[in-house]
Amino acid sequence: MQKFVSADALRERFSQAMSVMYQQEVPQYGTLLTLVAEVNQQVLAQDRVLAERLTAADELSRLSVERHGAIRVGSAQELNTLRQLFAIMGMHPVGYYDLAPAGVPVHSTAFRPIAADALRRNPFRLFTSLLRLELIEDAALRQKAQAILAARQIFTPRCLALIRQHQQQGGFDEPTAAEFVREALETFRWHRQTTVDRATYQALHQQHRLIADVVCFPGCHINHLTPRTLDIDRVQTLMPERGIVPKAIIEGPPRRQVPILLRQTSFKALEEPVIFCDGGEGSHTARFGEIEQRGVALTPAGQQRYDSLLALAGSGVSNQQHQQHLAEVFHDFPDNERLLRQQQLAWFEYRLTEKGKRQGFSPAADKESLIDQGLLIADPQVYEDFLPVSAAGIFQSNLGGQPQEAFSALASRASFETALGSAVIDEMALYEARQSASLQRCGLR
Ligand code: OOG
Ligand code: NI
Repeated sequence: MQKFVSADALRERFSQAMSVMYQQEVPQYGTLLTLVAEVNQQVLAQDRVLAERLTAADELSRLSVERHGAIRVGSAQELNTLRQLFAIMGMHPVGYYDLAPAGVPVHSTAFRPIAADALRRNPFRLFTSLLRLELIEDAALRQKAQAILAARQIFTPRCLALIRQHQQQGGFDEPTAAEFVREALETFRWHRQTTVDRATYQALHQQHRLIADVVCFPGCHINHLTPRTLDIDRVQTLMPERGIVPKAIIEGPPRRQVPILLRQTSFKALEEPVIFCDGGEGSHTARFGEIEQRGVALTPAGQQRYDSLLALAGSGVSNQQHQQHLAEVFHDFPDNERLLRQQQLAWFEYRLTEKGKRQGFSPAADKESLIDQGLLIADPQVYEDFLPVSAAGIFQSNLGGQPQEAFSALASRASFETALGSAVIDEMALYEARQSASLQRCGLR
């Protein structure tokens, strides 16, 4: 029996390799990593309760490896192959995000680990968008873009062969694993050289900057990587001191006692030199840096309340004003863990204390009183996914110029899934299953 390298180990190595590559390509990302690590250390030193809790929930070890990234592809075939590639690293498509209403001609999923222990080991996620070429109005340009995409191969021949090998043999030995990570990485590397001439680049760029970004290059370059911070407000304030200019507004919910969902901010995309295939020189802006602070995942009821409060709040001009306004609008959203549990607004994971393990209780016992008696602990489940409104805000901040007009096209989850070659996994079902399984382990209903 051969010994295979685990999917978790492959994902860990791949995300590490990606981070090293991106630090070389975008040095500001390295600066951001250092800043985030410093702030995290300060927060943990100042907040012993948080530090103990993260340690007990086995959350601390993953904090420094935590990151997400984003890529954009142009065809069904590319998306489909990505699905097969990421499956090898234990990353599966979770959730469907429609960005068209926000004026971004893509729809997306997140490739991420789904099992609790895989998430604990390394939660690396990739927000993956598929360009919706059908939203290009100009038929000739649309066909041209299609033809350019059809002619490119974003995976190395060896990478494709290794995907097939894995599907046949069920795993990689050590040398093959190393080779796989190297080959897979090539797809996400930055290419200075475009596959099109200047005129084509400009025509596509004029339709939408994002279309040029997806269509004109030989690969699907990683466009950002995002470390996880424990205090996004502090990092946002400190960024300018380190020579990094953040976008105006932190996306997502306001700062809270019990952080919910996901707060994000980013720095603007760099203007990078490119060489067109006819030899001319130009520049392209696509790649940026981002940080995130993750809080508890909300149930469908909690999520609905979040969505409507966020819509009510709208978007402000300065971050300070926006955050203050958000805090007011979110005032009535419960901000302690007990209320979030009792009103079933957030997902938790339960475990027994030592006392709880010794002492018996009925499966129908009231959870809150078990917690009060020190028998049971409820850890908030970290939100592992993305937020469409925030994602649109991040996209927009990098598209420059005027806010984009909404595309009126309907969300098209079915066509996305056809391109992907599988259904996307429902994120809510994952959180719910994790909560029920934890209750069952505790002998509770
Ligand atoms: C993805 C933007 C969305 C996030 O964290 O919500 C995103 C992109 O620009 O390709 O990264
Ligand atoms: Ni992101």
